[in-house]
This record gives sequence, C-alpha cells and structure tokens, in this order.
Amino acid sequence: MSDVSAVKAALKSQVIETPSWGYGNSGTRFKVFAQAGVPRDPYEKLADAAQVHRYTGVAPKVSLHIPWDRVEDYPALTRHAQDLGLRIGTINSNVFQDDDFKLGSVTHPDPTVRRKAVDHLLECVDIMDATGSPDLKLWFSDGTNYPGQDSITGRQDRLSEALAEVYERLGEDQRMLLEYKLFEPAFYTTDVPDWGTSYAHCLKLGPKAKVVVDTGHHAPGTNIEFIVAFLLREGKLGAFDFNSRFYADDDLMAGAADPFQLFRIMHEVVAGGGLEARTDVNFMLDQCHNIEAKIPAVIRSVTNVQEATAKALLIDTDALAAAQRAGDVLAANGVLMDAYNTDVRPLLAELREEIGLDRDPFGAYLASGNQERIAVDRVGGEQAGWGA
Ligand code: LRH
Ligand code: MN
Ligand code: MN
Repeated sequence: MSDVSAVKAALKSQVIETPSWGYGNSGTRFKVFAQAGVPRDPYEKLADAAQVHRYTGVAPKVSLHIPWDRVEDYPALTRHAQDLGLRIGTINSNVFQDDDFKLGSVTHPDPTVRRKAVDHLLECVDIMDATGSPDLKLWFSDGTNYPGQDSITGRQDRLSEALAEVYERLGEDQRMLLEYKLFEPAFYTTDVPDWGTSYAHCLKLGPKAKVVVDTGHHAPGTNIEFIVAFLLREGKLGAFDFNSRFYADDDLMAGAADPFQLFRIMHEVVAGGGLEARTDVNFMLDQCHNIEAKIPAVIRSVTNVQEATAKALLIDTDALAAAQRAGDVLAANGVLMDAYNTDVRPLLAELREEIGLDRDPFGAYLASGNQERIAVDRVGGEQAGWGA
C-alpha cells in the first residue's frame, strides 16, 4: 500500500488492547518492585488505561484478568469503562494460581479439580456476558515436570473435554482464544505448548475457537511470522499477545527487543488481511513493567506497534510482487527493507494531529502531571497478581 491516505486510514482504525495487569505492580519470582501511584483496584487500572487511550487514540479496549480484576458489580465496572471512553476487551482466565492446580487445572488427573477449573472458565463467560466482552482467553500452565509423571494422551483427552464444555457455553458473538506457550511453569511437557496443538483443538471445537500468538511464548529462533501467516490463511488467528523477549517469556515492551521481528509479523498481518474487520484479529499487549513507569511504558508499546504497522503498510506491494514473480531475491528483500528503514514517526505525528491529539503521546503524557498526581492520590497500591 503506498497511498498515504489509505495508510493513515488503516492506522486510525487499528485498535490496540491494553492489559489491566500492565498497570499494576509486577516482578519476577525474585522481587516485585513496588511503584508509587499504582492502581488499588480494577477501577483505577481502567483510569490508567484511559490515559493511554487519551494520548494515543487507538487503545480503547482493556483486557481483564480474573481473579485479579474480580469485582462485585461488573455492570458498574463496565459503565465506569464507558465513562472513561473505554470498553472491556478480553476476559483472561486464571487457573494457575491456586494450590489445587499444582498438578494441572483442566488436565489434572482428579476430576474434582478439573471441575473447579472448568467452573472458573464458565464464570469467565458469565463475566463476558455482564461486561460485553467478546473474547475469552485461555492459557493453561498445565503440564508435567518429569517423564512418567502423567499420561500425555490422557491429558490431551481431558483438555479436549474441558474445552468442549466451555465452547458450548459461548454465546453467538463470543469467541474462545486458546493461547500456547512452550514451557514454564511446567518444564518437561506443557499441555498446549505450540500453535499446532492450539490449532488442532480450535479446529475441532469450531469457528468460534481461535489461536492466540503470544510473541514471548516460543523457542528462540522460531519464525513467528510464518505461524502468523499460516493461521491467518486458515482463518484461525484470533489475537496477539504482544510483548518482547530476549530470553524466555520476558514480557518486555512490544517492539523493544526486536522491532524488526515486529515489523515482519505486521507485514504478514497486513498481507493476510489481518487489519481488516472481517478477519477480527485482536491486537493485545501482554506485558509487565517491572522497573519502568507503567503508563508511559504502555504508551511506548502502543506506539511501537503502530510504527511497525505503519512500516508494513508502506511496503510497495506492486514492486514486491513483481520482484517475487521475477525471482529477484535481492530486489524483493530490498522492497521490504526500504519500508522497514522508513522513519514513520512524522507520519504518525501528522495522523495524531489530524484526530486532535498531541503529536508526541509519550511527551504529552509526561508533561500532563498525571504521573505525579497519582503518586500523591493513590496510597497503598497493590500488585496485579503476577510475580506475587
Ligand atoms: C502466560 C501469559 C498468559 C497469562 C498472562 C498473564 O505466560 O502470557 O497470557 O494470562 O501471561
Ligand atoms: Mn500471554
Ligand atoms: Mn506469557
């Protein structure tokens, strides 16, 4: 796409969903570094997400994580979101922080524990009904640490049964997004370790089940853009959990570790129609800001995703197709690199100005005084739950 107004229109319509847990304290298993002014409840997490949307204009949706964001009154939380110009996005289930789930949740050998896990997932669908959330995200920490610990096949059978029960409970316009992760916390087998496993389960479940690609969940060297292209082509790419990593599931800011990888992913998204409404790909962040200020870190992540998207949209697709047809390897690669090496920041600044925003969301937020205000107003902020 080289028509600048079409590029801008595509960028204006892209929605980037931010995670409630990105605004709370988090850390590693070694230490959680508390920050001043972090939200004390889900209402304040939404207020922080509203700041990100206010300065970027493209982040009106917020992912909730249950039980971290459990509240008495979900309609009230939804109205609070609406008052802030937001809507509730994905409901993330959590069957990984309960003692009962030591040997697994939906794949646990004991049916009583499996029942408890499935009941939690069904509760998450109730919360979707109450909040208008369109997507249920499932990530299971289930797996084994030692060879022989449990039957790999038996665990797949139990997983399949649990997924089918939850799938049945979904409403017409609700989707189930199944996330995979190679390892951690299980170290020998993981029950949903890769896109193939997730894809196979989703295929069997039906059209409302799709795969989530968390960019931090692969073995080093994995070609993530290939997975993205394949899933999009099959109509099974439901969402991204964007973040970046140097080693394992680092959950650093999207685009920080490897902006070129993010560009390559966005190139496949654009090429496969993933920015179009019909494909319904949800662009979420799944990050934790352990040592940096949280709201500006989310703003930076959103703009990093926008920059990668803008570069992907600027690829001269005619020239690329011609070079590919001619088998001209260097020319084809050159077309891609030309787009990647374009400084898209002026284009994005212009676009923001067009919709009445500051040209520099990061600077404008820092100058707003919000960071200092919340540090004074909010005393006793709690951690989000991650890294507890
Ligand atoms: C697991 C994961 C999953 C969880 C989130 C907090 O590593 O990526 O998406 O819900 O982290
Ligand atoms: Mn994730
Ligand atoms: Mn993760």
